[in-house]
Amino acid sequence: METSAVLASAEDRDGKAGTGGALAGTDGLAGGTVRTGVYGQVGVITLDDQRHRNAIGAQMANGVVAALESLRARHVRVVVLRAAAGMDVWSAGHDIDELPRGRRDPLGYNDSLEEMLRAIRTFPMPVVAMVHGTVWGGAMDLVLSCDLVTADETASFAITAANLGLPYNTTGLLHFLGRLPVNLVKEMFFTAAPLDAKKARECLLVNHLVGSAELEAFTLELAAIMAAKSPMAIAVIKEQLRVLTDYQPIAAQVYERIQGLRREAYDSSDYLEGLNAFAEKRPPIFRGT
Ligand code: KGA
Repeated sequence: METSAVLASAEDRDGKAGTGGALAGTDGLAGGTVRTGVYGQVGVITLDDQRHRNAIGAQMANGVVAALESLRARHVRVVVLRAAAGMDVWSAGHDIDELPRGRRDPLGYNDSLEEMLRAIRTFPMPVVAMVHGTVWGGAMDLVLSCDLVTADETASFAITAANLGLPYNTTGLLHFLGRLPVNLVKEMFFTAAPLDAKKARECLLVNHLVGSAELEAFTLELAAIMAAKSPMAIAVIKEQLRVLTDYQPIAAQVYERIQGLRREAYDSSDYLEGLNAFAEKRPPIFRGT
């Protein structure tokens, strides 16, 4: 079978393939909590901050960007993004401790999470999110910014901006709208409730839902298939699709009006309440002011 053959040659080259934790990056450190590994023509980026449940602060986001660059320099053709083996939280989303406390856009263009998302979306080869465990907030944006998603039955996806009183950015909303129907996007944002793996597969957020024991091998095999195809054709098609799906012209005045509405939300007492409630490990009490 073509896939096995491709994977086998990849394994032979580096001799590092395995199951469970064995594949979780063995030969590179792109940032304190981000590890890289190369298996034939497939690069693997592993998020490994168990203590903070892979919350994405500047260090981790910059680590992912550096990992992409290092893998590109090593001529991989596909990248798999995963959490370290054994983690039941894939990522807890934006590091809430690093969010600005009002008076500044919490998801501005230069936010490190936003920079990481752009790096993945413009990376000239497929990036596959391999999801074992729960995905929260901005980490769901990260999954949606990958080109394909594989997952097992432990996966779930929640966008929790409304728990924090955080007005999500317009670019981020487009990422959701590009992949999911608008009524589902609304339900997810308005309830902050997780979408389980089965529903995520039904609405095609997940390309392939496979058993936990198979997830790693399946994902690497899928990656190996793509790695054997024309990298130039793939790079340009990925860029075309990005440009086409990002294309959403709005008038300057409309954009400024939306930014003004967002500013009211992130300058509000409710946004501070959301941040304080998380820090104090209690449910927030929102007053709409
Ligand atoms: N930011 C900062 N620290 C976090 C964090 C986050 N997003 N998530 C978890 N931590 C810290 C947490 O404070 C705790 O620190 C440690 O990680 C383990 O978490 O040990 P400490 O100092 O007390 P915890 O809660 O004890 O682990 P758990 O019981 O296994 O629960 C895991 C989850 C993921 C369910 C829980 O930690 C959680 O609900 N985290 C927040 C998830 C979330 O809502 N993230 C969205 C962040 O906002 C975001 O991305 C945006 C931009 N947004 O939604 O719009």
